[in-house]
Amino acid sequence: MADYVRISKTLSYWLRHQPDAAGIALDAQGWAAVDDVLSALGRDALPNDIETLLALVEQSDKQRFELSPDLHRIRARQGHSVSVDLALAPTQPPETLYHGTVDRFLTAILSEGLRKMRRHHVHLSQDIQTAERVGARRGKPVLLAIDAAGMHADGHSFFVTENQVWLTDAVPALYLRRI
Ligand code: HQG
Repeated sequence: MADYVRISKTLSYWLRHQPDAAGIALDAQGWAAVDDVLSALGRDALPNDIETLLALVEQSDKQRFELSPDLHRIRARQGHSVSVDLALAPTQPPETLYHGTVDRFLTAILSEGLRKMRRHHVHLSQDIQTAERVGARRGKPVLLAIDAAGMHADGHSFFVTENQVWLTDAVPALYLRRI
């Protein structure tokens, strides 16, 4: 596996799920000290120079990570299982949002709706291609369209991250349609 992918997977694990595994601390908004993260990468025998880290954050296909303007702190933009407050403002969603999953989850999803499972939110996308890619991580993708405008009108809150992932607490089955 290329170094970037290994570092990215390691950072995702630490900054979203297990900061303890790296001996780093996350603040309430999910930020960790860059110096601590570099030390932890070094302990795992991964490249730990600041230039590599900056390049990785910049080039990450999904812009998973965010650096503070002074480059002293780093956080994951979304996808946490540890408790963090990303301080996102509720936002009016587009008419339709999409979710990619696989056939084996479909019966449960169509009866109980989309649940956030291990994450803090259900993740949705504005375009079908992204949903297809997300579903394909697990097998042949099955695509769902979500009546986001209807949900919003009925009082459900939506949030959007800077890298255009749409988040909501849960999607009740009545707003879901297989496409
Ligand atoms: C499914 C990656 C049974 C859901 C991706 C999904 C995305 C249910 C899985 C981001 C269910 C959860 C998020 C229900 C939902 N019964 N299964 N009621 N409700 N599911 O990984 O959306 O690489 O937590 O369909 O690219 O797949 O991490 O969510 O298959 O953007 O940056 O339960 O993670 O981004 O899986 O992926 P996940 P997801 P990163």
